[in-house]
Formats: sequence, structure tokens, C-alpha cells
Amino acid sequence: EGVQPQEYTIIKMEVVAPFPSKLKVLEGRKVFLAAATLRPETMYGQTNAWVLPDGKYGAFEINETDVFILTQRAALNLAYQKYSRVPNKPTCLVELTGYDLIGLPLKSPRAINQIIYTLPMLTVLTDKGTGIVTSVPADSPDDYMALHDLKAKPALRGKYGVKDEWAAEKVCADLKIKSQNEKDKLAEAKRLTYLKGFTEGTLIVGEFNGRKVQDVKPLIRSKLIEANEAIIYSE
Ligand code: A2H
Repeated sequence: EGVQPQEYTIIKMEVVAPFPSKLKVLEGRKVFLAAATLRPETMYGQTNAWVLPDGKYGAFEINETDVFILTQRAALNLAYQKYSRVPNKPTCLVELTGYDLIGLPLKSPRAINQIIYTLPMLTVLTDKGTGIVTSVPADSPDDYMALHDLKAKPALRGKYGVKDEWAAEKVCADLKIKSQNEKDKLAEAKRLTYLKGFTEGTLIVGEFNGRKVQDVKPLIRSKLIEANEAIIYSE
């Protein structure tokens, strides 16, 4: 972690009822997977959400209406930030692991698919952001490769109980990287992709269709926040 605080946008990905048994006690409440991103303008390209299977998560009461699923560390940080009701230890309603979340159907702001699914990613860190990541394979080599691994490896799907239909169609060309664990190659792919996508990219869907990514990023972020579909999170 750097010396400067990092400011993320938390995307509120709503868990769609009926809830699985582990989440049954939350039924009737608004429950969200809280995904931390630096690229809110890419949310049109979401295909799924990522969790760490062995990661520890909790369902925390964030304010009068919302329950967020995220790491305890992030819940604590958030409790001292603007969105929360009181700067107080957040109440954990249910303790969860990543395994409990795999396969959860979600409704996520700006996603083209009505429903996207929660899938396992082995490189998710639980000491960064919220431990929940939204997946945009077209703009993120990490996301691309993790989805590629799941699609290409039936044994990996089997291990985590991933059904074929949960992995939405990916949208970009092959990067010749063999798995999500090839750190050096991925670092180079990311350098190229992020730079190009951000500085040269143009939106091709949604209300900002045709506008440059760089120009509309702050607009899209503000719109998500105004619509109560996202919040600001710093750490
Ligand atoms: B970004 P930084 Cl399209 N573990 O969101 C692993 N990765 C995490 C994470 C965690 N706990 N929390 C967040 N992230 C990812 C979108 C995106 C992102 C695109 C392109 C680039 C990009 C869709 N995934 O990040 O270490 C999230 O992925 C480029 C760095 O704090 C988050 O933004 O700089 C980014 O890493 C935050 O990384």
C-alpha cells in the first residue's frame, strides 16, 4: 500500500432473491456485493463478479437500508466514511466465505446482462479494497484470464462448483497468456490495455455512446453515485 490513500468507487451489486440457505436470514433486506473499482466507467462491460474462495467475508449492516457483503477490514474502514450511518463498529449479520458466494446471481449497475454471477478468482486479495471485484474482461487482463481459466478448465469449474452458464461470454481477443497466475506477462498486458483503453477508448454503449472514456469517467462515476448505485470508498 502506498502513502497516499486510494479512492475507490464501490459498485453496489444487488443479490437477487431467492437467497441461498446461508443468506436466508437476510431475506427481505437489500443485500449487495460491494465491489471496489478504480474504473467505474467500464461498468458497461461487466460479465461477472469475483471472490476469493477461501476468503473470509461478512454481511454487514451499513445503514438503515443496505447490507453489504465485503471483508471485515473494508467494513471497518467504511464505517468511518461518509456513507455509513454512524462511525461505529459495523454489525456483522452473517459470517461468510468466498465459497458461500460462488454462484450468487447479481443485478449490477450498467451491466448489459440482467443477471451476472459470482465466480472464483484465485488472485483476489483480501487486504485490498473490499475483497469483491467486478469483472470486465474487455478492459482488464486479470479478469480476462480468470474467466478464460474457468472456461478452458472443466476441472477448475468442478472444484468450485461453477456451472457453465454462470460464465458469461467474454468479449476480447486472446492475449497469449496461459493462466491468471502468469504475473509478469499479465503486468505487461495490463500496462498496454489500461493505457490504451483509458487514453484512446471510446464508449460504444449506454448514454455516453461515442464519447471518449477519459472525458466521461467523472460523469459516469457521479451518475452512479447520484443513482445510489455506487459510493466512494477510501483506504
Ligand atoms: B479494477 P489497485 Cl476494467 N484483489 O476494476 C485483486 N484485485 C482487486 C481487488 C482485490 N481485492 N480489489 C480491486 N481489484 C481490482 C475494473 C478494472 C480495474 C478495469 C481495468 C483496470 C482495473 C474491473 N475489474 O484496475 O491495486 C479492480 O479492478 C487497474 C489497476 O488498488 C480495481 O479496479 O490499483 C483494481 O484492481 C484496484 O487496483
